Amino acid sequence: MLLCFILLIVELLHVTGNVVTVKPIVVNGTYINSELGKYHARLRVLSRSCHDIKERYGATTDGIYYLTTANGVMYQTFCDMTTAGGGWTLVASVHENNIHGKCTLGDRWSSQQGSDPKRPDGEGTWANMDTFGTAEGATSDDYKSPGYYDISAEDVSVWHVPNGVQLQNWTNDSILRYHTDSKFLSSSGGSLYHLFKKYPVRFGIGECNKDVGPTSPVVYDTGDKHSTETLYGPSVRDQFESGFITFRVFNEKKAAMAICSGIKPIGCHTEHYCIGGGGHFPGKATPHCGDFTGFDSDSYGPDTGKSASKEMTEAAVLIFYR
Ligand SMILES: *[C@@H]1O[C@H](CO)[C@@H](O)[C@H](O)[C@H]1NC(C)=O
Ligand SMILES: *[C@@H]1O[C@H](CO)[C@@H](O)[C@H](O)[C@H]1NC(C)=O
Ligand SMILES: [Ca+2]
Ligand SMILES: [Ca+2]
Repeated sequence: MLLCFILLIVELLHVTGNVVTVKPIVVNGTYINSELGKYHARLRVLSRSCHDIKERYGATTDGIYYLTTANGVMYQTFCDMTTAGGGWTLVASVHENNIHGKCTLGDRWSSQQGSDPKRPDGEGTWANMDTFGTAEGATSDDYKSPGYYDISAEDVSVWHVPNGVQLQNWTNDSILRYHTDSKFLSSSGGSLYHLFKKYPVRFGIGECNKDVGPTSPVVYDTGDKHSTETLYGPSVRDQFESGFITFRVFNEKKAAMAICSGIKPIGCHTEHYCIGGGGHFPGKATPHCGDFTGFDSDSYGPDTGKSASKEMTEAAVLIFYR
């Protein structure tokens, strides 16, 4: 980024002998470089969240905006300026690059170093300030923006977007979209970063159904309670109630999971319907370690048994704050 600006300045320098003059960037009200005009226009609405951009500058267009953190780290992310009044900042995506790879490379929201009781938090991604990926690539790989820890928000919105879909088509192609309006995030520190500090995604520190983190009812934007159910395996649909989002749960073997999307678990086999885990999932016969845990339990894809649907397994989970 900085390099781009330096190159840009160098490009604009007009060297005549020893005299260096800088060309104007605007001539007769028009930018001599139209790309620069676009950057300039976007930088005028620099804020710490899409909600702020919406409130302060009245932005109504979905797309990529510049944001800054409290410490002045500048980054770009996607703003949903339309759903339920808009002002939603994309802060993360959880993407499964290899459902057969169990806590292998790419399982950034669980562990990239295998299932290991000595690393009960795995990569620790849910509660640290590491960032990776890009907004534009959020359906092709994991994404975590500085907004994940920097923004103070009240609600979340979640989109399940098929892998590889381009940004322009995210809204139309989503298989499930919902948001909360309970302001539940306010009482958990205002971000998932703070929520997961309070409710660590760590193997062995809690029991199934006893030590559950926050849960909130959701409002559907694409899909409904019934379509949510059908995205998960037929034989586990009696283990949850749809129409909710739930954070930090444990299965019967004390393995921790971060998010149960669209549902509230009742049963203890949470590895079939909750994503993003700590660093250890006990049990050799059922290796559930990975970003999408045990979504492939009864072989990958078919709409049978405990396996989540192919649609669900092949869609990235995009997380927004407002
Ligand atoms: C969006 O979807 C439409 C309809 O399926 C398709 O024609 C178009 O190429 C897609 N746009 C992008 C940017 O992928
Ligand atoms: C999304 O769907 C709406 C309604 O069907 C349509 O008008 C719009 O063009 C679509 N957008 C894209 C990017 O394909
Ligand atoms: Ca994996
Ligand atoms: Ca991943």
